[in-house]
Amino acid sequence: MNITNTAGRTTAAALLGGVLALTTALTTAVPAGAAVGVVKDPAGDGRTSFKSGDVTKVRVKHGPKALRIAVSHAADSGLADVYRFNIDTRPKVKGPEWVIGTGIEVEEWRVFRADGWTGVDGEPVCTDGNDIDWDAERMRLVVPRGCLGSPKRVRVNLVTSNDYPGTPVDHAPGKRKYGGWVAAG
Ligand SMILES: [Ca+2]
Ligand SMILES: [Ca+2]
Repeated sequence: MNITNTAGRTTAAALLGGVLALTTALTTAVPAGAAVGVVKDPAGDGRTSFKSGDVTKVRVKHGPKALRIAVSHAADSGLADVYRFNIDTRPKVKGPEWVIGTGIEVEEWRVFRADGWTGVDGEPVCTDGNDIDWDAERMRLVVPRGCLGSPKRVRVNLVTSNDYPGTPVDHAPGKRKYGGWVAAG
């Protein structure tokens, strides 16, 4: 019996240690004051003869002041000409509330009120420069939360295209689908 008890205590201690280690890992993985969500998308599903804009990952960091978005692409692909981020903030209201548009030629992002999944309503409410990492082929944006009505949480859909007004090349995580909710940190 003593042996069994000892084994039981050892196992419990090991499990507790594992839980504590996991908690520490989760705590250190996310910087204080920011929540991070990752939208994954397969490589090789870009619908184009022109190998650009095949998205593999959209990282969304929702901090107290800004939404930071970074888009990664398939190794044999590269940056798209045009990006349309459909941003949902109110699930009870059909469709996305906001659109963030950007591209490699305009070198800036613009926030619009969304008109469904493909249109925009009126003039941009905010605009600023984008931050492209050409070596890593990552599109990066930092958008103040105030431009999006300071939402408590967001979920993101991305459509890439290589022309204007935008024949879709890739949808992440899918056509008219969003990634998971990312609460403000
Ligand atoms: Ca893809
Ligand atoms: Ca909505």
